[in-house]
Amino acid sequence: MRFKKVLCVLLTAAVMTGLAACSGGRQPSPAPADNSAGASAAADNTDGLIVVGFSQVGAESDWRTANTKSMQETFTADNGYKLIFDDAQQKQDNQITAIRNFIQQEVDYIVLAPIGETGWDTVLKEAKDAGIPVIIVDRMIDVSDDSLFTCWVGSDFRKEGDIAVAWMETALAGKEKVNIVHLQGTIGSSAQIGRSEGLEAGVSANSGWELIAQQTGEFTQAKGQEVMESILKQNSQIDLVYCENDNMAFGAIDAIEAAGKTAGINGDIVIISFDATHAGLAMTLEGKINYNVECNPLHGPRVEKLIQQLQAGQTPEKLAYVEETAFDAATITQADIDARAY
Ligand code: GYE
Repeated sequence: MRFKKVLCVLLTAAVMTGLAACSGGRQPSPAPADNSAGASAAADNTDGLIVVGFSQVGAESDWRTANTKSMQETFTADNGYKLIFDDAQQKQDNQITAIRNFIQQEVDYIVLAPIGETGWDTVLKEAKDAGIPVIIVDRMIDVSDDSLFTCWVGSDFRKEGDIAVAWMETALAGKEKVNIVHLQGTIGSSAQIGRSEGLEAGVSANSGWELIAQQTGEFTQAKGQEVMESILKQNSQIDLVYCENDNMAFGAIDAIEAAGKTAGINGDIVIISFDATHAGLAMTLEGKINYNVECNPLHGPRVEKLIQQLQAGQTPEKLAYVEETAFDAATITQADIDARAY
C-alpha cells in the first residue's frame, strides 16, 4: 500500500485540483507517523491492496443481502482490495464504533451505508481529520458540513415513492374511498423518509385516500407481519397496504392470509412494495404484490468506480443517483425476473 500512498502524494502535488480539492481527500501521513501512531496498521500488511472499511447497516432484508454480496464480490484481493466488513446489526452506535476502528486501522477508504440520516458529524470529522475519504452508499446522511463526506451513490427514494403513488392514482381512479395502511421502514432512514413523503403527498392530493394506520415494520418480514396482524385486528376495511420494502410485504401478505383475506390483483387488498428483489418479483408475478418499485442494491461496482476516480486524483460527482424502474403484476413476465442479477 505504501507505494500507492506515495503515488497519491505525487498525484496530489501534481494535480492541484486533485485529491486535495475533493472534500475529505486522503492526505497520507508520512511513514514515521504511521508507526508512532501504534494502530494496527492494516494498510501496511496488504501487499499493495487498497484497504476499504465498509460499515453495513445489517442483514434486515433481501435487498441488504444482495447489497452486501455486491460489495464483497467487488472488493476482493483479486481486484486489488482488502475489504474490512462490519455488520452494524441495525445500530448506529455499532457503525460509529466501526468507523473509529477503520480510522485506527488507517484504512484507505471508509464506505458507510448509514442506518439513519443524522448523528454523523462527530465521527466523520474524525475521519476527515485522519485524512480518510468517506464514501456514503445507499441511504443519505444529513450533516452540517458537506465536506465531511467525499461523495454519495444511491437511490432517489422520494422519486420511488412518487412512482408508486402515480401507479396508485391510475389503478384506484374512480374509487370514492381508499383505506390505506402504511408499513414504514426504519424511521429516520432515507429510504423511509423518501418513500413516506411520497405517500403522504399522495394522500394529501387525493381526497378519497385515507391513511388508517401508519407504523414501522423496520424493513423486516417478522416485524412487518407482526404489525400487520395487529392492524388487521383493529380495522375491518383495508383496501391497500403500502409496504416500504419487499420483506415487510411478505410479512403483511402472510398476516392478511392468516386473517382469512386475500392480497394482490385478484384479492381483497392491493399491495404496493419497494425493492423488486428476486423474491419480491416472484410474488409480483404470482399476483400477490400489485406493484413493485425497483431499488437497485448492486452498489459494489459503483463504489469501486468512485474509488478508482479518487485513486487517479479525480473529483467524482458529489451525488450520483441510480436509474430505476418499476414492475406491475399485470404485465411482468418470468423473463423480466430472469434478466435480473438480484
Ligand atoms: O429498501 C430495504 C433495506 O436502504 C434502500 O434498506 C435500502 C433499504 C431497502 O432494508 O429493503
